[in-house]
Amino acid sequence: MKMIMRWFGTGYDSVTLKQIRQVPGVRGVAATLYGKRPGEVWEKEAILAMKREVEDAGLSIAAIESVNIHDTIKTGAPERDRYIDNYITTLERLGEAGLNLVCYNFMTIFDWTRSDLAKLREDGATAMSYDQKIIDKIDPDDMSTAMNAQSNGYALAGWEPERLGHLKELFALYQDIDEEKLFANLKYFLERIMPVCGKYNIKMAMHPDDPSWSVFGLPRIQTRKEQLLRLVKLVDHPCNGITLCTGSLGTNPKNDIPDIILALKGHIHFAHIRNLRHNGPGDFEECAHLSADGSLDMYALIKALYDIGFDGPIRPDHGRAIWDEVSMPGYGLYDRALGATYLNGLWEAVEKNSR
Ligand code: DNO
Repeated sequence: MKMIMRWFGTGYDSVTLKQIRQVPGVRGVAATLYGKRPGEVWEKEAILAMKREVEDAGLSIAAIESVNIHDTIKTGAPERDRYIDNYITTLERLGEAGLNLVCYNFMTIFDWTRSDLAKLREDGATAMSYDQKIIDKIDPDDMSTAMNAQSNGYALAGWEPERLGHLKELFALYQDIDEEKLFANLKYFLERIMPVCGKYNIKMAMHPDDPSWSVFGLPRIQTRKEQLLRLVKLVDHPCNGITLCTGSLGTNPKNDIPDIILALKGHIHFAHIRNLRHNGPGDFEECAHLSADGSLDMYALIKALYDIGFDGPIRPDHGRAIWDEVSMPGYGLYDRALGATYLNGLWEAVEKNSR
C-alpha cells in the first residue's frame, strides 16, 4: 500500500506539494493536467513538466486522476473513434513518461453530484452533502450553476462550465442511451485502448458513480457489486480494473463494501477511502474519516484491502472544511491530512495484527 493525496496542480489547488510532502507517510500524489478538457490530447512537454514539478518536491505521481472521457465515446456517436484515438495518444505519452495508473469514470453528463458543498455540521466544520429531495427540485439546467456557485472560486472536477453550458445538446446526445448501450460503448472503448495499456502496463481504474443511483434520470452503470464485476469481465485484461471509492459506493447502504473488495480481488488498482454519514434514504453527508463520525466501518475496509493483498495507492478522499481553511470543496489540506494519518494508523494496526 502506498498512501498518496490528490493534487490538482499549481494554480488550481490551494494545497502545495511542499505541504503534501510533510504529511506523515505520504510520498505520492494523484495528479492531472487539470486544464485539459475531455477529448483533448495531452502534450508530452506538459506531462513531463508536471512530473518534474512533483518529483522536484520529493514526491512521485502514483496515479493520474483523471483522464476524462469525451461524451461521444460514452454515447457511441460516430465521431467517437477520433476521440478514442486522442485518448490513446494521451495514454502513449503517459506510458512513455512512466506514468501507468489512470483513474477515469463513465458517468453520464454529471460527474459526482452534491446538493450542498458546505453543510454546517455540529462542530462548526462544513462538509459536502446530498439530499435527493433537494436535487429533485433542481432543474438540471441550473445544476452546474448551483455547484459552481459554491466552489469557493475553484474549478470543480468534472463540472467544466464550458461543457455543461451546452446541457440541452448533451441531454439530446444521451437521449437514447440506457445501461445496456452504455456498457456496450464502454466495452468498445476498452477493447480499443487495452492494447496500448498492455504495451505500457497502464492500469485503467474505473471510478464508481457518485452517488450510486441515477440522477436526473440518466443511466449509471458503476453503482454496485454486479456492475463492477461486469466491468472487469467486459474485457478480460489485467489492465482493466477499478478505483475502489468507498465514499461513492457507500452512498447506498445496501452496498457491502468489504464484500465488494473481496469479490474484486486482483482488479482494484487504486483506492479512495473516506467515510460518510447516512441521514435517511437518498440523504447523506460527508464527515471525518474516523469510523465513529460516519456510517462506514473504516477498520473493516482497510482490513479487507489488506486481506486481498492490495498493494496499489490509497488516498484519503473528500475532507471537511476545518480550522478556517478555504479550498476547493472537499480538497483542503487539513482534514485530508488527518484522514491519511488515520488510514495509515489503521493499516499499521491491521498489518501488525496479521503477523
Ligand atoms: C470528486 C472525484 C471525482 C473523480 C472522478 C474520477 O471529488 O471523486 O471527480 O475524480 O470521477 O474520474
